[in-house]
Amino acid sequence: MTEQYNEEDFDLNDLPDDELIEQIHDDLYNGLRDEVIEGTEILLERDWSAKRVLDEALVGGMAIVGVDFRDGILFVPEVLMAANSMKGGMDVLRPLLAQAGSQTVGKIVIGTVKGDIHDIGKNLVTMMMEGAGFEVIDIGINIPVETYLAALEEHKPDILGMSALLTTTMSYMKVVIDTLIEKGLRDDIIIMVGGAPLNEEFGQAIGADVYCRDAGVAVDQAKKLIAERRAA
Ligand code: B1M
Repeated sequence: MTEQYNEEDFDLNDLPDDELIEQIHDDLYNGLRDEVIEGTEILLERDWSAKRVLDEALVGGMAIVGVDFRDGILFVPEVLMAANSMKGGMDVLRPLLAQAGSQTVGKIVIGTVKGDIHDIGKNLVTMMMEGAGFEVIDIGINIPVETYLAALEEHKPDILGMSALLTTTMSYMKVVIDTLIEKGLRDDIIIMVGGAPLNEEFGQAIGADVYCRDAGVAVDQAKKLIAERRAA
């Protein structure tokens, strides 16, 4: 990406729209939260709709981050900083998007399973999904089946996402899925699982729809599965 500039080098207000968008992409990539917020506010002042700012400036920028993360060019700390910058821009847009009733790509409830307090990976997935335009309800860590069920009932998401980092807690995902089957709720929802000790075979064995090895894959799979379900 392009080099970073010192604050005194230029004023974001002086940039024409196309260069400002490019600059916001760079600032996201470089994790410059204040600059991303400022760029977002400038575009809104120029009468851009919140949706257009979201799509072109923020989601567009995070897409670049996602590709470089997938390709091993960026690593977790950089992606967390980019995601945090994205969140800064999102905080500015969120009330405007809610007012405009803008359609999200889809809705996901996500949490780390009971007995497990690791949340860095889950948070990364949350941020990347938000960056891709999903509405994400993060219900936290150490989540028992009752809390997952209550969240599904309350939020009616397209996807249930579960994360686990311990070999001793990953099997709890099956408890949640089996409970959904027992209650006749399994087919209403896409189930996505992830976490370092999991793999494809494990995902299949417990009856999840998809196992995702990282946050970038989670975004791609979520889009694909929702599109398939809507088409059906
Ligand atoms: Co813990 N820990 N830890 N730990 N910890 C591991 C997991 C461990 C492998 C370390 C080791 O021994 N080598 C080991 C597990 C061994 C095992 O199960 N066989 C371990 C252990 C044993 C423990 C404790 C039991 C230690 C103790 O107290 N004796 C304890 C457990 C507490 C508990 O949960 N009940 C414990 C505690 C902790 C800390 C609190 C100190 C801290 C967690 C801080 C936090 O999360 N807020 C911690 C950390 C940081 C780690 C390591 C070092 C790093 C984990 C991490 O954040 N990775 C870890 C060792 C390791 O993995 N190298 C370790 C970065 C993160 C971005 O990756 O979470 O895999 P990850 O997420 C990826 C993908 O997996 C995927 O996308 C993410 C981004 O690409 N993904 C999903 C994850 N969830 C997804 C969900 C999806 C889709 C994709 O859809 C829903």
